[in-house]
Amino acid sequence: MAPRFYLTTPLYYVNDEPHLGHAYTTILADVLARYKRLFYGTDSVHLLTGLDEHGQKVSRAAAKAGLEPQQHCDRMASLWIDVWEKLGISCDDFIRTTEQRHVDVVTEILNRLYQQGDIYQKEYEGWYSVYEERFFTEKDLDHGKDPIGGRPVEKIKETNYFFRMSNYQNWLIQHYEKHPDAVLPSFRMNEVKGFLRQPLEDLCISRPKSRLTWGIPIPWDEDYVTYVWFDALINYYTATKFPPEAVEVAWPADIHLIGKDILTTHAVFWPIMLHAAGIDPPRHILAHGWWMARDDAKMSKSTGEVVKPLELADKYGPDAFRFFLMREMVLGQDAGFSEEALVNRINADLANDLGNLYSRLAKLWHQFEWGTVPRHGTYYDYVGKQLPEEFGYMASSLEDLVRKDIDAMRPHSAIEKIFQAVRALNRSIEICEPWKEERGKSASIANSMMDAFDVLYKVAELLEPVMPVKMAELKSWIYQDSPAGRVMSPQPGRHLFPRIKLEKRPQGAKLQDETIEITIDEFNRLDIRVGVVTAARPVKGTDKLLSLEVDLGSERRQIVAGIAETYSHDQMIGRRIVVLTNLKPVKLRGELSRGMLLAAGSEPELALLTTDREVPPGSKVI
Ligand code: ME8
Repeated sequence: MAPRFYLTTPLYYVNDEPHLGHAYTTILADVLARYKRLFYGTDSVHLLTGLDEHGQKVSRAAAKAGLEPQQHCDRMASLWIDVWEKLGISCDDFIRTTEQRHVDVVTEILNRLYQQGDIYQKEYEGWYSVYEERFFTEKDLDHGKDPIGGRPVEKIKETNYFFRMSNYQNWLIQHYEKHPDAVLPSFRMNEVKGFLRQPLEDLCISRPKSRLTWGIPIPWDEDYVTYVWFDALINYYTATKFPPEAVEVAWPADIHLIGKDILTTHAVFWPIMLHAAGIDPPRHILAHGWWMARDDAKMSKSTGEVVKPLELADKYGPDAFRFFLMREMVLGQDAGFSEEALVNRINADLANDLGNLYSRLAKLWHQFEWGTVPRHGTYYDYVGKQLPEEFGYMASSLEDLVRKDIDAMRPHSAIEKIFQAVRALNRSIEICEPWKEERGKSASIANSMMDAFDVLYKVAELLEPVMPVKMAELKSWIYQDSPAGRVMSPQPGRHLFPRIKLEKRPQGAKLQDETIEITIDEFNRLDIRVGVVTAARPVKGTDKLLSLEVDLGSERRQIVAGIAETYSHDQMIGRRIVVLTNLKPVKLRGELSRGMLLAAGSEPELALLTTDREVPPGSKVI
């Protein structure tokens, strides 16, 4: 038997509950695994996910909750498992780094590396970030803050154990020369290669117990625990040593699926750790992009931009939520998340294209009582000539196309191909107009419709990895298996995905609980002043913009404002307005704008901000 395709997700920190980003990676892994099972058999894949439970972040979260770390981890683990169950995650193994099977493997690898001289002790002084759980050198820092998230760092001097990562830098460079697709997409491989052009430093792999006790003990020195990343990465290997009963999993992993935030740890630290321990590196590391909330900020627990996956899944259904995530993000690139986009996707693809196709076919089936017509010929015989050319091609080779996309890790493209077939089928029904009674009664139309159901059934099968519950339901709405064989059982009036009405918020308004908090210092960086408009004219070539000359006390400036649908240029002259003066200058339609006028609402019903008494131009808004 061919070894199972071994696919992993990152192990998520249990300092908090899952957010949309975690849900994305895990659903993506699940969808890929389900496709593998569909195309290559139920034992063709092994999907591992789990939790990263050691380290300072988790230890602090436990302290904050007033719990022992293990108690906290147990509580969080059941919460995470619950979320994954509700989202339909079909993992084959779930690993927690506090499990004994994992502690044993980490201990063995540490001992091996120590005995062969790859781990040594030295005194080290560096800038430590609690958030990133790692040291930075002076030159790494960005304005005295950590260069990744801009968070505070503290100077720490301590004796620690180091792993001789630098010894293996050349090996890794050569390995990547020989295996150019080991890191995907290729632009991520370029990033890794760029990183490897700088000399690698040895990796600090211990934390003194005086600072942190929540970790796997360093086996030969009771004063230290293992650095959380050195422990967590090994999980992927642990799981192959102790797989669930009756399952055999071969190392190396086929794909480690990760977010782009943890590329270096996976594509540099991890292969070197393995190679030093005499174990093969993973075959592929696939880094996906980030879901961004507003203002292009990465969605994460620390920025407060948390979208809770369960809330969305409860509101719109887990299958529709899974569908949106898979369809919307081009694997590898970033994507913007908004509830509006989610609703639009559900309405356009699921309620409209797919839902209508079923409703239409079921209605026609009952209208003409086709259940009594014997079957002959094919759908394509009848309508082939009139159809858009791509249709015949689509329907006959849809499964091949989808398989190719999945094997090439392009789930968004696989889904789009399936929907091209759905739309072509809808079009073909419009072309052949079977509802026109005379034609509807003909046997050849009946046979065509049966074939249309066959294509719809295939569509449901091919979408089942993405929407397991809804597509199983759709399949059962088309055929039912009985002792006498398959019987058609379409019922009109059933709706897989009812249309959703989005409650519109006033434009630009954000709910209170989504607001990002800023400090007073951050606010003070804005230079907002009162100005008086001394001249105004429309900007050529657009009916949206006005060019304003604004007196700001010490100077006059040109500001271009998108207010022309609400205010004419002569209405603006003499008005007292409020201006953000230190916005980077931009050119709008060839006109330089040095600042931004502040207004509330949206065009054509804007309201300008002003002051309720006269203050001199240039007065600062505080
Ligand atoms: O890094 N968009 O755990 P973590 C898309 N424990 N995916 C996102 C995301 C976003 N905005 N935010 C997070 C850790 N993710 C370590 C990993 S592995 C041995 C140890 C996803 O809880 C993405 O998969 O911070 C990212 O890599 C992962 O969550 C980080 O999860």
